[in-house]
Amino acid sequence: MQRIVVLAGGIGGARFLRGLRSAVPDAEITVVGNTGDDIHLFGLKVCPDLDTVMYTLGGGIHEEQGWGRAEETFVVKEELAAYGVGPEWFGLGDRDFATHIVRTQMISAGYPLSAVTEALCARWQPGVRLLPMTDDRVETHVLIDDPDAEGGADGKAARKAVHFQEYWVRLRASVDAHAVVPVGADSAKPAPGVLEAVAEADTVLFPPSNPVVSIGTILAVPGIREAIADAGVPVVGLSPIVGDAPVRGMADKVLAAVGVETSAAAVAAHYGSGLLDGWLVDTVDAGTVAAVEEAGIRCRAVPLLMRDEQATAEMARQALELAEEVRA
Ligand code: FO1
Repeated sequence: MQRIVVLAGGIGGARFLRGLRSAVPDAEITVVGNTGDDIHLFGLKVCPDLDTVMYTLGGGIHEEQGWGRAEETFVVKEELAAYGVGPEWFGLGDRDFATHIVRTQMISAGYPLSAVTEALCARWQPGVRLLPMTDDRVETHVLIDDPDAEGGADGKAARKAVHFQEYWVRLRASVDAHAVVPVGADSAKPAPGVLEAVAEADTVLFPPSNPVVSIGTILAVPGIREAIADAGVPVVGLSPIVGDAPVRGMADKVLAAVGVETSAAAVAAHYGSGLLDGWLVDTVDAGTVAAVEEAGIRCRAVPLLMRDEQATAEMARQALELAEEVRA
């Protein structure tokens, strides 16, 4: 049986996984999910990327939005707001609240996040094994100019770090990110099963997830990047940038923070040939194939818009085909 490990962020990763699962229904798919987006709100631990994967593959996702539950209501949020308790800018719905309550209750009882995720997946049956990248707390912070602070003596604006969700959801990435820091990653350990899954994998895939705050954060957990690079199996990625703009989200803002141009070729070079063996770019970026190959990464141009499950399954097939070419 084919074993595939996929590193995944939120919406892009989840939709890709749905296509992959339908392209290779018999494969054993292990998903290593980003937990750098996790946030504690109202005393509850919220894991947006794990939940997005779980709900998307389990049939409970709000399809148009790409995150949160279908047929959601917001009574609890409204009641909290009536007490003056926020943040109001983060949309936690009533159905979604139940997930965070169960998760937080189990964590308080001493279960690690990996065990909690397995328990939550027992309900959703996503058809993949979903592992958090780590059981330890990692929180992505973004360094921005502080509009409320006086400039320093050097005339430069003072800066402050905000939680990734505040940057992404409240500020809509409307201000420049000077740095992206996965706080806690340095001392985090890969969750049980992550390194084993990589070691036993036939292929590792990077879906068109955010290369900085999703896949970059997973790779920042000591041991994961090394395990993938040393696994000796094809590692193939799909570009989240099509025609010099992110397919969705605001990846350009965080790419700039790490000094990477918003282009399919630059993202491939950012991962580097030491990690990546194959790279799929969209047909509109066919002109960059030669440059990526010169950098030592096998590259093909294929349609990369995840219009529906069929189109996404075809992308997954192309990624697996490229993996076979690399392996040969
Ligand atoms: N994204 C938004 O744009 N606005 C929200 O209010 C919001 C709430 C939310 C609640 C639970 C959840 O699992 C995800 C949520 N997201 C929301 C998505 C999330 O902020 C990001 O898209 C991901 O963290 C990036 O992968």
